[in-house]
Amino acid sequence: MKINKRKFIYLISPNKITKNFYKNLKLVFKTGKVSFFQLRLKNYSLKEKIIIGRKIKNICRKNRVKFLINDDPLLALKLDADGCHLGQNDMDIIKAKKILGNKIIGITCHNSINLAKKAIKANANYIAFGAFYSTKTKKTKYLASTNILNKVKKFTKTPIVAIGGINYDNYKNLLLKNANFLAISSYIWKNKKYKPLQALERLK
Ligand code: TZP
Ligand code: MG
Repeated sequence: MKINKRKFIYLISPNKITKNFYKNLKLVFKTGKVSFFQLRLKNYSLKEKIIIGRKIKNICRKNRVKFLINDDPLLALKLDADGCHLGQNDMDIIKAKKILGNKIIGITCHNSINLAKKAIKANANYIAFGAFYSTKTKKTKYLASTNILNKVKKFTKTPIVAIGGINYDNYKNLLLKNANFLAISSYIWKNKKYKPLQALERLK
């Protein structure tokens, strides 16, 4: 997977899709900073996710952003998304590959070298670590330290995604410590001071 250093944002959806969301999504994509968009909706029905997902997929395609689905390879297939993000309790990567063929599959590895090695061996397209900082978006069980990024970088070229509580104050440190992409939700969508476009533009 090609890494463009100016396109280091892996945008995660807000937990709730509001009327203004689509307009803001187009604006943030126009910055050219976003490589991936992950649809992560825990409180929506499958039917709702299909309707929302179709709209987002069109916006992603027009802006050359890879569209990923959280948790559900079958939904990724149904929407013809670019891929899927799997947690350790989601579908096994081998089974997901059978469903998704050459599409992107990213694997959450918490703060574990072993999980990273396992994911790399199974040909994951990226490996994700977190949570690096405290977050209200998800009840997190694992805390990741930046050490792991340096360590993992030494034995693989698989792209590394950092997740959890990333904001203007801490993002540079993660990039310096070898994260290739920063997965961010609340700093963009729930920022009290800046609108989504302004919040994203501050990350240079
Ligand atoms: N895992 C840990 S935090 C998170 C996931 C999937 C969601 C994004 O968090 P934030 O803090 O809103 O950027
Ligand atoms: Mg999951």
